[in-house]
Amino acid sequence: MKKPLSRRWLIASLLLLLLALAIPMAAAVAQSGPGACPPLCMVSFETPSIFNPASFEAGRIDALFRFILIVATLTFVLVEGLLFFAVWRFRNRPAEAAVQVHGNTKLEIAWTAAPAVILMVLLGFTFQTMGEVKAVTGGNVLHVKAIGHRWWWEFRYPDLQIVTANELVAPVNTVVEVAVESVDVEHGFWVPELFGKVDAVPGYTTRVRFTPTEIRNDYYGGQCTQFCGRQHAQMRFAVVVRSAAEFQNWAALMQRPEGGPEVVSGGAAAGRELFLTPTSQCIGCHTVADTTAVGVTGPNLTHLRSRGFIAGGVLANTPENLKAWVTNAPGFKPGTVMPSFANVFTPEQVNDLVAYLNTLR
Ligand code: HEC
Ligand SMILES: [Cu+2]
Repeated sequence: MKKPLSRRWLIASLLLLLLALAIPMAAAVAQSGPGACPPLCMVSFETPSIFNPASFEAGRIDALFRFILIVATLTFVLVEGLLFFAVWRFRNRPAEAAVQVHGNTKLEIAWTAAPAVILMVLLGFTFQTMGEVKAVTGGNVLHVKAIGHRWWWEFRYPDLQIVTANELVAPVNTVVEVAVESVDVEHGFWVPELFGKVDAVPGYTTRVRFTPTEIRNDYYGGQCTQFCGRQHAQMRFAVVVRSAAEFQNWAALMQRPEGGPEVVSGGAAAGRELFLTPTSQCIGCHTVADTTAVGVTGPNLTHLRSRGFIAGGVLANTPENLKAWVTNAPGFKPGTVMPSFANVFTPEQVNDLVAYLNTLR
């Protein structure tokens, strides 16, 4: 008989296993909690869960997932139970030579057929769910284009002439069809509570559909799900679901142009002038409707202050955060194409710029 595994080795591998578990756990604990905020405290989206479906499609996917989970759990318990039972019941005690048998046809047919039947059932339900999630719908559809940029999402409503960023606003109980695109690298578009993942592939349009069933005026959390570079983890977005009437109000607000020079005064007027001066660079990358700012590298700022978040859902849209962002955007998101203006503008100039940005509602 072989010598049993030395106790020393057993203890050593057990310790190693514990250590391997302890390191990521310690890291997770160190990161969570309100006290653990880094110097520049970023917004943390409440962790969205696929188990809280808030759209018809997510509900169907959730139901399918639960069904598969139950079938898989029962199969697991049955198979492992039989395995452990066999190991215990037929253990080699007292030691004797094994009896040689030549298979059991009935048993072999049974354990081939049973998994095949289970898989066919799962396949059937999967096809059914795919049909429900993809089914073409009639007239009442809202078309939205989601365009991935490093590292933020642009949202366009082609039928409503609206361009915005970081926040997709949708009316409740309406089919929303999102055409997903990318201008640079591959991104992933996912809101766990509303729809499954879709990739944003440069040069292609992929589509996803969802019908939100619950109003949520704060947001459903969304996340880029394909590694797209340094700030991939900071490429988030929000979906806001409003009542039909509130959506109409929102759309009407979004269709207004910028107020023009008449509506700003004081610091905001100086800020507007600075913003629109080509040498300040802002207009090369940002659009403000009905001004000379027509850049498309960064988010459209026409109704900036109507949004809850900036910088890919990373910072709450407050005047303080706007000031910090405009001063030194790469300080929040190293690698972003928006340059630091820390050595370009005086603090007064930044104040003026932010005073102007505050008028963009
Ligand atoms: C070279 C291009 C570029 C220039 C120049 C630039 N920006 Fe940006 N800006 C961006 C990009 C890209 C983002 C989005 C970054 C991200 O979220 O990862 C951004 C984000 C912003 C945001 C947050 C908007 C939002 O919805 O997330 C504000 C506000 C802003 N820029 C203001 C300015 C101002 C004011 C200037 C001029 C002083 C300026 N930017 C110059 C590219 C630029
Ligand atoms: Cu991305």
